[in-house]
Amino acid sequence: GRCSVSIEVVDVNDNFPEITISSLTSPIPENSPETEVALFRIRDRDTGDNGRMTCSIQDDLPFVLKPSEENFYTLVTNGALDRESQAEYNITITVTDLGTPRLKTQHNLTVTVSDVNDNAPTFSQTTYTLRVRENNSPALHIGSVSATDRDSGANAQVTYSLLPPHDPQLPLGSLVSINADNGQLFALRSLDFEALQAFEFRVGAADRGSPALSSQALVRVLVADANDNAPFVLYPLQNG
Ligand SMILES: [Ca+2]
Ligand SMILES: [Ca+2]
Ligand SMILES: [Ca+2]
Ligand SMILES: [Ca+2]
Repeated sequence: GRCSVSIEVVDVNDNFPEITISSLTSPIPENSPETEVALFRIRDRDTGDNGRMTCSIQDDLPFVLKPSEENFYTLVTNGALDRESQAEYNITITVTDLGTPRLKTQHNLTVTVSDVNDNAPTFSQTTYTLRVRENNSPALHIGSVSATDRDSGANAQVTYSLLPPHDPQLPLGSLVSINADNGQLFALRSLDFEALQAFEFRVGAADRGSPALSSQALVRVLVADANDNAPFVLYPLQNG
């Protein structure tokens, strides 16, 4: 006799979901509107619920997943990123199938944010008041100004300069000089309290970004009196 046996193979959930990254863009520049960071495909070799998948990333990140074609997703930024707040993100893509038990596959991506020159140097004070005793030696270091820049690289490299004085009569260039690299100020010549008791000028700090950003601060120099004039004595008139 002859009999036929039909065998039905029942799927068991023995395949983990797979993730294939087809493109990744990193770094991405800060301040850009919604930007595509990665494109990937997910796949599960099982059938039915064992092969059906859900896909997610952490929800505290400024990134979202967008399904494109079937089983393809793009990872995009959820608006502009600020490098000065966070320069690197670790994103975990999690794909879970709906089988019993559920099988899960994860893939980690690191996305860095590149710098744009969006911060001007900031002076530590808006006004610096420096006191110098008159009759100082020429080239005396009379004080320093300092500015910092939150950007990175050349966008954060600060150069100092003297700005043209508001008072055109003030011979600023012969009174003081500034070290462009570190903001140190020097009196170029001996100051005389009797001739000049105070003067002020503005200093600039510019970064090396393109375009460069800059800011300014006011420097007030007070010349202190030294007792360098002999008392002028009026003798009482002698009558007689
Ligand atoms: Ca599976
Ligand atoms: Ca920024
Ligand atoms: Ca920046
Ligand atoms: Ca800058």
